Amino acid sequence: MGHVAGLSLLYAHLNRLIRRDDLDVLLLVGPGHGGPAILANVYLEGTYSELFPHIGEDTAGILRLFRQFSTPGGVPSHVGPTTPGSIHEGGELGYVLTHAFGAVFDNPALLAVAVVGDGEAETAPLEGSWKSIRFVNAARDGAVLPVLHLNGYKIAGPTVLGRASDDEVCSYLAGHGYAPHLVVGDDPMRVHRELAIALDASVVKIRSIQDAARTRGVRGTPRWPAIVLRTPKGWTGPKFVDGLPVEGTFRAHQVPLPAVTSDPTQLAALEAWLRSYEPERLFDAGGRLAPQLRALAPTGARRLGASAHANGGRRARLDVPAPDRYALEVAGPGVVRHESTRPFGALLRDTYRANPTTFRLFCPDETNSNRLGAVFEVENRCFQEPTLAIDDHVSAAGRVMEVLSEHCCQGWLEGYLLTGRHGLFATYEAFALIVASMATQHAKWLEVAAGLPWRAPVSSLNYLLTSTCWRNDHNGFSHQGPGFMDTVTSKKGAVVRVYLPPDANCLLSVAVHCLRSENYVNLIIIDKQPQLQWLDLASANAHCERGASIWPWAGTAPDEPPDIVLACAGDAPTLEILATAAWLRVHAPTMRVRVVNIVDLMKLFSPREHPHGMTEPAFVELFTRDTDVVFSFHGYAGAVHQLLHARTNAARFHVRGYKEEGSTTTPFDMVVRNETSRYHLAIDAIRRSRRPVPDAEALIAACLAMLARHASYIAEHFEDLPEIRDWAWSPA
Ligand SMILES: Cc1ncc(C[n+]2csc(CCOP(=O)(O)OP(=O)(O)O)c2C)c(N)n1
Ligand SMILES: [Mg+2]
Repeated sequence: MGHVAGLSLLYAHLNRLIRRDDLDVLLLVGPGHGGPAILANVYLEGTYSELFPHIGEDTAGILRLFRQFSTPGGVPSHVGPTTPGSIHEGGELGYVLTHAFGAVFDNPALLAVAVVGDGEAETAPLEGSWKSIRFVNAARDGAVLPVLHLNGYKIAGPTVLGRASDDEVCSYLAGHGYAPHLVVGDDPMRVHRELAIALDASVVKIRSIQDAARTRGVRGTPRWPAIVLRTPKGWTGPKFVDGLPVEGTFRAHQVPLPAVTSDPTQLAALEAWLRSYEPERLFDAGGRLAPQLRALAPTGARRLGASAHANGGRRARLDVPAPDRYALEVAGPGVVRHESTRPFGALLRDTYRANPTTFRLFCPDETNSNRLGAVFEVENRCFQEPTLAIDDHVSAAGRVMEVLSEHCCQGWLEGYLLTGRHGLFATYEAFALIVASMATQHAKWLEVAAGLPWRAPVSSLNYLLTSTCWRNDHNGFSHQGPGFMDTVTSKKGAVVRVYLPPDANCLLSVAVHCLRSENYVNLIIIDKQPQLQWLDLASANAHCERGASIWPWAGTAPDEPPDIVLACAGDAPTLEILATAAWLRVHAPTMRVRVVNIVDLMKLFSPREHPHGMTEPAFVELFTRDTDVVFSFHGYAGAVHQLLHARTNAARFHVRGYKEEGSTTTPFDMVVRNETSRYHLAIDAIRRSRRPVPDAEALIAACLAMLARHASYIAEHFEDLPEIRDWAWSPA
């Protein structure tokens, strides 16, 4: 446990500062595998026993604390949701700074101390997140104090910054905008004194930056302090084990004496090491910490383990405007075209207005491109560097968080949410995959936290994925990838939801629901390009409430059992399915067609697997018991099969979705290449119809002829056929 001594020393010093200056401190531990240090300190300050009364402050309690550590049925070895005072798990390295910065935005009194491991500092997300300092406004945000812990090693090898000279490390941090304080050494008492000096100076510096900004209106980019703590890995632990050096080497990474249960020499070494702390001086005979040591810790909510910021913050409900004001007029289905994300942008603008210090939009520089630009009527892009007259809505006071790092967007939002605020991450669909792993970690956090009665709820992490695989006409193949949905759907039903609104009013309905929700990861996917609108707000609300429903106006012979069910989930699939239904109505008028639209993808799960899952009778009501279903899907077909596998006659579902056929091409050519076009779907429907379709072969030939016409037309004109481009729904 090579990092434990450094973490404990820091904890003790923070306690001193909190007590002296009544500071409001949140501690984030990047090397989360330093769990023992944090658990021990949270126990010693008394927080742990308050939350877990069976781990009392006595000998029996200490024994339970030890025995539950990293054992089956006990607590994990990492800092995490089970650790009081933490918003950061640190198991997957790289995100500690993003979380710390997210925590301090709009949190003026907070000081977030973020320990960065030197191994962690090699990760790409961490490397990118030093820049977060350029987004902190000293007047209205709190402060982050990074403590770069250079213990020289990661698991088995040396670290880049660990081997870099002091000068190089300081220049590196200075280049990022920090004023580093070096604390270097292996003599505990010396480091103890120097760390005290560095921390004191850092707090003074932070105060003076904040005072200047808050009382004198000083602007600009201050040099925020950072601490570089260079101490040996395994510091103060066993120096040699089995003749090999441990302290100061990579061998100190995990358990320094791994064979205590079988090797009496190691057991003796462990005993000697632990006795060197003189426990009889530290604890009384009943196992209670000596009062003079206990008095070193702060009391009540000032204890690091009891920080309200780390437990849902002081969360106030998000005031989300009612969607009615932003609704699109939709006189009839499939006639009006509109950019569906635009009305939602207006709703976000008013969400900013109604929640001026507790809501932020995070986005890698695409707010305008995603048609959410209405937010700039009330907010600016946040940026602390100098701005130019030609800049567009950029200001130090801005709250629209645009940074071209999906990792920073995600991490900042997580930190912001876990400390009790609200937000949305809008990003390109394909590039959401960059943070798939972070989303996974956050979902795990929520899942574990939900099982801890003392953990307060937090607002959901909401994603809006625009610029989808189906409409990246000029960006091409690199921008076409719906895989983030698969990442999300594979997580536990208790925490994840996926919504595929087919139009603007459904987006409003779904998004308002998501923004008001707690403890979920909500994924909303809809494209930003002009698209046909299907439902007025009242119908959209009713449809989204159900999550999936029959669109009776789109089908034929509603009172008869259908010959085929046409199902769709997603905006482009909805368009193609409705065009298929319209084509069949004209060309195969005897066919009885039912159209089902799915907004809430989780409805397809069995209720055993997801709380939104449809009951079997409800499922049969939509899809019948045995009629074939031609399913047009936004993402990879496998995702739907995975959801449906336990349903009645699952094999009758024929799913068509994105199958990695992409290019710089027209919107219709995208669906043609992936064989999800109206003509492909019509051929499927005709072939799978319950009752045979008259002239089936001629109809199929007509579909194939249309596909051939399409291919030659776009090669000649670089755009889709007029009857495709201008296609609109016409009532029967
Ligand atoms: C993203 C990621 N990759 C790999 C690992 C495996 N891992 C766990 S600890 C560790 C070394 C960490 O070194 P450092 O950040 O210097 O922490 P220290 O233990 O030295 O304080 C690694 C590579 C991980 N946890 N996360
Ligand atoms: Mg290290």
